[in-house]
Amino acid sequence: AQKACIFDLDGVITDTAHYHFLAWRRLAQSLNIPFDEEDNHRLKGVGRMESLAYILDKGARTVSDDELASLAHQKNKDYQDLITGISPTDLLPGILDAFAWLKSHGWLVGLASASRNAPQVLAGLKITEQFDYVADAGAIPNGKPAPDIFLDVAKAFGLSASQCVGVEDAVAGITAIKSAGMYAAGIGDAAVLTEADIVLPTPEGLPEQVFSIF
Ligand code: B16
Ligand code: MG
Repeated sequence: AQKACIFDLDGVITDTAHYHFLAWRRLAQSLNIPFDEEDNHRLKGVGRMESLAYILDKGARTVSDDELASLAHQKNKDYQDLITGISPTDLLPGILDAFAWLKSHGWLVGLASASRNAPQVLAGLKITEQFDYVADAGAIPNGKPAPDIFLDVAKAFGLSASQCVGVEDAVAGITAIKSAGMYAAGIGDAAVLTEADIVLPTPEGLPEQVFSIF
């Protein structure tokens, strides 16, 4: 039967998390709200408006809807400036080998990133053409940990969840894959990604340890 691999972007294919961190910290500092790496870790895989809500909540701040929109816009402008220099050298180890294996074995390849900037990041990495389908984060009603974005990709492929492997680095992302009923490969620490079916420290080994046994 046809199979598909559905990738998360940030933390799996490349490390944009650091750029998100710099942009969020700058915004938080402008509001006099402390923001550190630990906060950033909690925002992995969490959408833009939800992340902003977390920061405002941390500072016990409430703002008008207009100000909310302008703060989100400011963060995104800073983030987009930071990612203009992204190039293929920013790919995480093993990712190109994973794409090559999937192509040669006839799998479909999808992207399930919460980032509305995903198309720009893929273009900078020069991997746009590796994907048969890229979910539009802005068109998905419920963000991770809801399964919606992974189910959207499976639907676009006309596949059932049991034919799909999801690859994620975030706890919220692994929960999304498991709620979708898919096999979940975690990238990171097994002690953190406890819901995953298998955890690898980096994408290296995906073909041998995940794809070929699925
Ligand atoms: P944007 P992923 C997520 O990407 C990031 O992990 C998260 O930190 C970010 O807030 C979110 O995308 C939204 O990004 O502001 O660019 O729309 O891990 O789902 O690929
Ligand atoms: Mg991620």
